[in-house]
Amino acid sequence: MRLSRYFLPVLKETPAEAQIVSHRYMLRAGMIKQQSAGIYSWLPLGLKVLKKIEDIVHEEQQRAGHIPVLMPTVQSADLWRESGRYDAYGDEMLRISDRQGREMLYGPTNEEMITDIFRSHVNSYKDLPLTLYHIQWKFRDEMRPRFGVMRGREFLMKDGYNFDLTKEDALHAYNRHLVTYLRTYERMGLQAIPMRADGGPIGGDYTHEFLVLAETGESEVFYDSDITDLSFGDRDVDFDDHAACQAVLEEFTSRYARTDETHDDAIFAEVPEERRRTARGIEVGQIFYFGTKYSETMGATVQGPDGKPVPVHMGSHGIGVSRLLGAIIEASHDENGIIWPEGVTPFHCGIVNLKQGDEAADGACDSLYKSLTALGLEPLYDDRSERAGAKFATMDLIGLPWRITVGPRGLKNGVVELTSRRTGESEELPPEEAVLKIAQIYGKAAS
Ligand code: P5A
Repeated sequence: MRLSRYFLPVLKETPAEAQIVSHRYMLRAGMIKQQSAGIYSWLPLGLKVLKKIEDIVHEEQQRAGHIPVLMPTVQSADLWRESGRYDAYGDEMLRISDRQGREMLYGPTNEEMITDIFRSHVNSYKDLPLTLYHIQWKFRDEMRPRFGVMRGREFLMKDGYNFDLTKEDALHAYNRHLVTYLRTYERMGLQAIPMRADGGPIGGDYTHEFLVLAETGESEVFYDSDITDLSFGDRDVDFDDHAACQAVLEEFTSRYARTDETHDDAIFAEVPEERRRTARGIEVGQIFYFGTKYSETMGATVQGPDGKPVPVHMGSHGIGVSRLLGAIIEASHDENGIIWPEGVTPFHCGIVNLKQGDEAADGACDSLYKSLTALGLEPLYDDRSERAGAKFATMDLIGLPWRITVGPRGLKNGVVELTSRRTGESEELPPEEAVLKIAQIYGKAAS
């Protein structure tokens, strides 16, 4: 993409309403625009990152055998009356009525709807196990929407639902989700720690939240510092292997790590003092096992092996897709702007032309652009007639991990400059080598 043809409404001023760095940078980098409290338009740069995050979520869910569907945002109140949650959900639910006066709502979550789909189409235990998921907008009329996309009223969630014959199978589905979530967050450059939490309005008392430690996080958390040494890495877990998934759960949850809702001072005191930590965290996901809570009230039964109908065991599993942009920025930025991890960056690299209009510089930039694009990479080429300083400031703010700087002086010596946004380190090298290096970083083969 050429910057001169793009829509990147960067702000010079720091918006007064933004209290935390991720919100400030998302507004300044022209990623989002607030339309009402907690409701945002996604501008091109923000949308690109959102899509990258969605792609990772889809890949990791499908790797585990979970099947994508798409349910609507608007649901009928009657469905929620069946589970008893229509009244219980309270003021966080946005209630609407259609022209016939029928009561509808903008879905805050989809347990009821997925249970309805299940009971309409699945009758036998032979069709289990089954896990369906979607990535869809939700609405929760939060008391205090704030921090931009972190606590929105309209927000994007990945929500998945498992249906199993037995509790044991449903707990395997729970473990499978834990494994997929660990890998998902790591691919986004995040360490998200599973912590024992509370079921809240979703229900069930077996649940873990995934928290990214950050001073600006809204949750207070208590944990054993040993837990931060764990990383999922490049493991190839067999998702059909119950014991293997259970082992991952045990490895990642055996140390003390709890949100304030489930924190227990007496148990925490057993952790050696030098390892006890109290901190703040951003909740980027939560998994639940709630057994037959919805299947019993809504009649989601299957015929068991003995021919008798049994209610299915269920759980639900959520990732805060739009919130993740904020969490990633909180975890990865400096005083000049965002530093995107390679896995979610909106463009793979920037190209800065120091002297627009100079024949050699323009030609070298065009050729770099072509070579990178041919390798399946997406560069953002700053081809504006701006000062070098302004171009660097924009690149730093929007946070592309790599920048190639091209100027007449370097070209005389046959080199361009390749700079890492994270370390600030630069090296001079011939343009073809810069392309090769970027291709290697992103795992694209250059011939
Ligand atoms: C699990 C999936 C559920 O709703 N039902 C379906 C279960 N869980 S949850 O914890 O309530 O939400 C899942 C994740 O969504 C994100 N989230 C939000 N993101 C932005 N703004 C909000 N107001 C908001 N509320 C929840 C969180 O990341 C949460 O873990």
